[in-house]
Amino acid sequence: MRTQILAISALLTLGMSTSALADGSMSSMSMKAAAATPVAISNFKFTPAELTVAVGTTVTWTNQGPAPHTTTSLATPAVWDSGPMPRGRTYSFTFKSAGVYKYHCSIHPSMLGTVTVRPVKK
Ligand SMILES: [Cu+2]
Repeated sequence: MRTQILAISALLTLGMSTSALADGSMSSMSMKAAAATPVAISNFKFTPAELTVAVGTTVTWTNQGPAPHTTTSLATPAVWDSGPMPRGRTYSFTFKSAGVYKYHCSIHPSMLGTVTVRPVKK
């Protein structure tokens, strides 16, 4: 899993330098798309539970509560699965395709969230 995160970071870095070369400077749009968006896990809830981001955005979940939780895509096969995260643990996933991604906590399946990923406007 760590290798996968490193590979995603490397790809992101490559993508950013390519676009910076292509148009001479990084636009505010590409800065925004590359920014990480936080989701807190606390009180057996994802906050915000519904999130809309641009393609290329990294979402970082942080477990702020005492109980272990996961962030697990509800797609089959799962698009991402953090595995159990103890308090203080973070998990990041970069959304590369537009779509509506529903997820839950696999330990507490009533904890639900949605990430809507919209295409980046050109
Ligand atoms: Cu949970």
